[in-house]
Amino acid sequence: MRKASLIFGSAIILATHLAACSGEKPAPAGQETVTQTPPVETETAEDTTASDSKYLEQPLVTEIFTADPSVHVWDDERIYVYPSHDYDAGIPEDDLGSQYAMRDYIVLSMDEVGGDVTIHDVGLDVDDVPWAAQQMWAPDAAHKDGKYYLYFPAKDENGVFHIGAAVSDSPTGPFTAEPEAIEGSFSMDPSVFEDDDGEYYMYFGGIWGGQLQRWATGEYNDDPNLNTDLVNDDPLTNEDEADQPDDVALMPKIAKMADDMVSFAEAPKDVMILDENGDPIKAKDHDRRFFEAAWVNRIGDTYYLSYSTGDTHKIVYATGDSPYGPFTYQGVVNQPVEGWTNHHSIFQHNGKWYLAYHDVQLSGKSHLRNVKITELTVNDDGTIEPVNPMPGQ
Ligand code: FUB
Repeated sequence: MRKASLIFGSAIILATHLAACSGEKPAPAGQETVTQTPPVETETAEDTTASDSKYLEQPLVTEIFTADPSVHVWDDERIYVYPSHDYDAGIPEDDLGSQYAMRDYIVLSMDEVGGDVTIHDVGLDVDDVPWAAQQMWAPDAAHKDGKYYLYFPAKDENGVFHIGAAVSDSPTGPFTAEPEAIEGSFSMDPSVFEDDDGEYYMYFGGIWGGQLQRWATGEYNDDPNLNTDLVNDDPLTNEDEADQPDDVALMPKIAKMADDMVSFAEAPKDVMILDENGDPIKAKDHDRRFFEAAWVNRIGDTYYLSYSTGDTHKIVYATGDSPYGPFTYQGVVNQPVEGWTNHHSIFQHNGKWYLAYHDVQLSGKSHLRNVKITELTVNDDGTIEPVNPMPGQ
């Protein structure tokens, strides 16, 4: 893996990136410069050498903060990373993730894992999305018939998350946003999976700050005192949870994409995640219940749904025979990273499987993250070897 240098980073960057990191509004897109860039933090390279060794991998880039990497390899065989662009808006941390106040998207690309990474121009800014007001969270992308589609969650002016689509002729943008959010979309963390038959499916949803619990009845519940989970676990200990109702967990959602790729062809449905007995995972099973970051791969005839367990900080996976599920829980893909959130994608390049993920190595702050990539082992029996992102700890 390419070792990140905090001092000598020399990727092609934009003047806008530094403004974005410092909290200023980025300058208009289109002003590319090749420059020696100062690091995002003031730490020296020497300071980090010892501490770097505890991490399995090093950040892909150090010039901007990046998170929630959705990785795709399009027809040109280049690797494209669609990440969140973290930004310090000075908002205090809370359980609803208010500190994740991102406002734009910037694509990264590279020829191969470990190769030079290009940081592209701003692909989409919240100001260019008519329906969106704030919090541009984890995005994904799809490619169909020569067009590239960026899918992204954002809160509208009422503070309600929906999912938008934006279109470009280029994999790196700029993307032109649709005037309205996707009809019938809600919550966040969209990911779009293309099946072998050419159908596309969007998976989405996330609890707590992701608002999925507010849609449990099908209508948005704006009660300020609503639990963040189905059981009110937040202030409770594990012992307290034993007395909580045995509710089935909230599940991620799926909707087939229409031919136009900017609308749903059907109403979203639950994607059931089952335990080893075939029973739905329970809300209080925090080691296995769905929290956010649904991602689907197909290996042979098996569909792999991987997702974050949120407050237990793991990426886990479940397998099934259909993109709609049900999926049966199998095990861990990524152990907890440094930082609160764990969000990933899984992709194949040149015959190898990779896990893209993030941690907070550069900043030490949960809302200022950096993307990494590591090789992933898929065993002959189809199981995934869990990754330990902090082997030196
Ligand atoms: O980046 C903001 C949010 O944090 C994402 O949407 C979640 O998946 C978590 O990583």
